Amino acid sequence: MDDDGFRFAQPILQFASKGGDLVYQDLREFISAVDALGALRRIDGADPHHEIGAITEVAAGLAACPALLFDRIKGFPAGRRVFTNAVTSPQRAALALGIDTGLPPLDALKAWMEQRKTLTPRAPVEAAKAAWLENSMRGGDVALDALPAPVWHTDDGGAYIGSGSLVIMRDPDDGWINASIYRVQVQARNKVTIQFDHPGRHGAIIAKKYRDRGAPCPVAVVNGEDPALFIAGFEYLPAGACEYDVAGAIKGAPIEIFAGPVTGLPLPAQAEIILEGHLSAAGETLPEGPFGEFTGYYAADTRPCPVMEVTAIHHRDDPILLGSPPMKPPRFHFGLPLRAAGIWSNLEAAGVTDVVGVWQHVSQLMTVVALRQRYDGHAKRAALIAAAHSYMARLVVVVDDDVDPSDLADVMWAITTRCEPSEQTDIVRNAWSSALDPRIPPEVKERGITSHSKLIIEAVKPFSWIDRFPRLSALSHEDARAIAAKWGDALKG
Ligand SMILES: Cc1cc2nc3c(=O)[nH]c(=O)nc-3n(C[C@H](O)[C@H](O)[C@H](O)COP(=O)(O)O)c2cc1C
Ligand SMILES: [Mn+2]
Repeated sequence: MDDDGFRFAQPILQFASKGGDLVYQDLREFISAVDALGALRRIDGADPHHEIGAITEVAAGLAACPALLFDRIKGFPAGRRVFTNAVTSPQRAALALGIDTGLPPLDALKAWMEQRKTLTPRAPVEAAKAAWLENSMRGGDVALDALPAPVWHTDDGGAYIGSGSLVIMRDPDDGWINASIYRVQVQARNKVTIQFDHPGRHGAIIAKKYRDRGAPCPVAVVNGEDPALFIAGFEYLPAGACEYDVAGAIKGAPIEIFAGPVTGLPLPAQAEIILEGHLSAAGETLPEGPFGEFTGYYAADTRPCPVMEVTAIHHRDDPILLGSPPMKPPRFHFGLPLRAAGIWSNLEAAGVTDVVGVWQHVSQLMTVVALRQRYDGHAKRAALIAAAHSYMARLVVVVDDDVDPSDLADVMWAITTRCEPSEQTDIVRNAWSSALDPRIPPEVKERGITSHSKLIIEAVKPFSWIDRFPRLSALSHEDARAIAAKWGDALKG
């Protein structure tokens, strides 16, 4: 996924405070916590060819949005498992972040927005042993087909062992470790490709340094990492900052690491599956993709990607492969819109007061800001800042503070009752999108253009006659909650 989310601002890495409460050591403990919430479904006998992906997408579209643990996978011995929809619900996203899982989604996002201002990076510590050393294949014994890497979508170019896996590399100049999520396609029994979406990815920068020296680039792919590592792996961190430190901050405890026997790279000691190897000194590439995208389309072509020769595979007994395939919106890899938390912080940093909520719908393709209007132009000021920071989103909506931005029905109600389109919409042209945008015409993309236009909708009461806007007959959210608390049992039947 080409994912240009918010950056952790530098101060986050400097000011001290506490992280979340540690509820899991590793992926297995996280799965137990999910089970305790009643959100885990066990599925036996599914086919890794399209079926695991399809079941995952259907489940992610259900109101309960359960997490799935696949076992007895077709063609594989029992115990070789795949875990999907790990953090796709708001509740499990909160669990992963160490936030109260009982909070309504908007409150959970606000809690994270506040918490991330004061996260303290925590350097990893060395463990005495690694769980993944229970089983190893080396050299000629390396067989990637021993692991149930799914073909997630019908027209995918192949099986992906990495859809939510961390790629670990060491900068050859000053030794810092990068650990980010890049997708990993199986190309042969001992070969995978790693997809750096653009040359600015830290992994791509490091790989180039080795290539320029004519040296092979040591690399490890970590699968079945815990959710804090998954989150740190997709967040934007500055070059030189290690994702392990941020994962430790999220967990409130340092990540335990163990050196890979082949590469010497520091690897999470409790991870499920590790691939070790190198990118060739000559910069060998193979065609990669296509791979179903988070928009629900194939909009980017097959591209040449660096080949990793896999010289060792290590895994725990009965390993669990973490799968995080892109799916049709609104299904998304994370159940809370962390980009919206970034936009919320940006609005505060820019001095826009009275923002009561920011949310993203349609897998970040639509941004909604809720605020208490104080002056004429307040809503447009917020809209322009939100639009500027909304990656790939064609729709940016501002609502009043009595509208829940996380509730699409509420937002549509505001749009259809408070917005006069001839007065309260604007189009911003040549704005931030990506090659993954399905609506940019092919011949335009061929010219290197990846921008689009954004529609701003001010779904707010017009400020100049706000006091004369018809009074609400609808229940306020507050009153509705009080009624639900008092009469909810009677209504459940
Ligand atoms: C599920 C998922 C899959 C992703 N796949 C890729 C990918 O294949 N290639 C890529 O460059 N970025 C991908 N990303 C985005 C990067 O992980 C993200 O931009 C990260 O911050 C990049 O880290 P870096 O700054 O260390 O390069 C993915 C993100 C997620 C959540
Ligand atoms: Mn990085």
